[in-house]
Amino acid sequence: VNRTPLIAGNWKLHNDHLQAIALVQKLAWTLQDARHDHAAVEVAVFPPFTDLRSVQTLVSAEKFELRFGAQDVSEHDSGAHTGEVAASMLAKLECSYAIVGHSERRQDHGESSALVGRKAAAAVRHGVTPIICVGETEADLEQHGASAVPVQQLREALAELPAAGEIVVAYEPVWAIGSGKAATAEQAQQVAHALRQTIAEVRGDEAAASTRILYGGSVKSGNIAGFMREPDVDGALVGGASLDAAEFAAIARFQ
Ligand code: G2H
Repeated sequence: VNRTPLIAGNWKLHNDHLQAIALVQKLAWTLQDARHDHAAVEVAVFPPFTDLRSVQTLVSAEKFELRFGAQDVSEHDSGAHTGEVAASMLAKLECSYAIVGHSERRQDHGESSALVGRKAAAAVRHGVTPIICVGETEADLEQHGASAVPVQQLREALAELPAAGEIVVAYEPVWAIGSGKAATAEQAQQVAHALRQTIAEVRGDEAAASTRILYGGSVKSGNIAGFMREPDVDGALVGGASLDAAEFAAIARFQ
């Protein structure tokens, strides 16, 4: 099965809409200069909600081959849910993806894997592909080894999802996030393989073969190639290094 690699830039709480326009423009031009092969590697950015309309307008006006998505989505489709943003709203803004269950949301907002699964289900209902994030803390790693907690998180999230519909899974060890201390390629492969087996058990072999699994946690242009050589790693979720157009474009040219 051919899984198109996905290089996803999670901007987190950085860039207002004017900075977003400048960064997207610079990124698109840099990719163009590098003769980036859009068919071979998909590149996507994840700005704050307030930037999405500006990014959509720019990308569609300039016909940039750049995807974009949101950093979160509501589990609800509409109603009395102050502060939430619905998947249908993201779909109307041409968001391809919504990140769900990033460890910063699990930590800062107490999100459970079941909630993460319901958010993913809301995205799927509206044709937005969820990027379901899982990952263990340093304490989990010492206590249970690398795969146990991410596999359990994924299992609980998938239990909330319909059997059909595209998903992406991101393995982000919490100890590697923003720490400069990335996992080794072998560690990422080991967990990605366990996650793919979990997808096979829950959603079947075909889904497991076609689902992209990303690695995230201190990815840079200097370490991306090692991750991409691993058979079960199909891309990266990049935080800090996605805020610089040249560095992010270099990550997207990992070959
Ligand atoms: C992990 C990653 C992006 P960073 O959170 O989701 O961030 O690359 O800064 O570790």
